[in-house]
Amino acid sequence: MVLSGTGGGSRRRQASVPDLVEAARAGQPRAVARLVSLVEDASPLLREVSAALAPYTGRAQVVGLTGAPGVGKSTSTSALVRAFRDAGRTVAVLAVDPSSPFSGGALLGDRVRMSDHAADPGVFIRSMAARGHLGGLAWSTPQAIRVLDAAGYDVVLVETVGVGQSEVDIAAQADTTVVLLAPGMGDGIQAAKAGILEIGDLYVVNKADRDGAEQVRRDLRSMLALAERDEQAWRAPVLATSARSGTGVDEVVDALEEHHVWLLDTGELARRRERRARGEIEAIALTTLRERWGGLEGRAELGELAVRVAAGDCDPYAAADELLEAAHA
Ligand SMILES: Nc1nc2c(ncn2[C@@H]2O[C@H](COP(=O)(O)OP(=O)(O)O)[C@@H](O)[C@H]2O)c(=O)[nH]1
Ligand SMILES: [Mg+2]
Repeated sequence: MVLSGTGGGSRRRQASVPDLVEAARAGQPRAVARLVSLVEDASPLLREVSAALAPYTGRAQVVGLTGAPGVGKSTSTSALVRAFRDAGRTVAVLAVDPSSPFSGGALLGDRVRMSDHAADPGVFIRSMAARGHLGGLAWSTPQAIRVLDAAGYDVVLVETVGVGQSEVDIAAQADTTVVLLAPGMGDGIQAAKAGILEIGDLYVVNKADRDGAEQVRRDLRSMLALAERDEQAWRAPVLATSARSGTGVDEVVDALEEHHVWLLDTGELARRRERRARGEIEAIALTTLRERWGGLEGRAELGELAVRVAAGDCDPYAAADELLEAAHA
């Protein structure tokens, strides 16, 4: 395992992209970490990296784990990693932290927990933050998932703070979305009202060792029962775990497997992946446009157009078209 949260790869000497990709695919964690750093840094090499990775993508089971801070996402992630490893599957974990402009420090506690897996070459763990580049995490998270997928990990687990965290819409990026809740968080069912009822494929009430877990479970079940769904639709189970002791984690793994089979059987997996690809293309195209047309406000044409629009000689739509044409030229 490699804990490489701080990136900074761009300052190191650059190995060639084909070498890096080959090394990553051979299971060398340093190479995987370098590739994720390239994503994090929005390196100009990404175009080439992405092309080299493409033939190897689409194999990993991508699982998103989301929930309010403190519900036990990292503890659950660690427990899930153990369960997957016991089942002989390799796992990559991407801990996405939208709250921090730099990765590393904020996830120190997670690192300690994850050190359980430090000696295991079948586990790769990486934290990632937005570096403030255009597009942010919405752009970089799916690209990092691509790297881990192409590197050959059987399961890619993405931990991210939700919900209402619009920047990282994990439900749009994972095959299966697990929503975690916990009793005594005060916001368990509030969060449900904020939209989690639409995004969960699996609901897990963690900290089942605490009072109130069963109540959260009942409330959630009755809310889910009210939501309309057709006969063929997946019925999201509401499970209970105590991630710290590992109780219930095997049931989560079983449910993940069941959902994966359902995704395959119904064709929903392909649909979700196409939706994901759509989002990626859009994010990259928009980022490219912003970069290309960035600094529109500084263009000489804008001043001239503004004079004309203010004077009523030109309407603002026509002016915007002219500005874009000028910027594009
Ligand atoms: N009682 C209890 N505490 C837990 C359980 N799982 C996690 N915790 C604790 O809840 C706190 C937050 O856990 P963490 O995994 O960091 O939550 P995250 O912010 O969602 O990643 C930590 O102190 C954990 O030890 C559990 O099953 N039972
Ligand atoms: Mg965490």
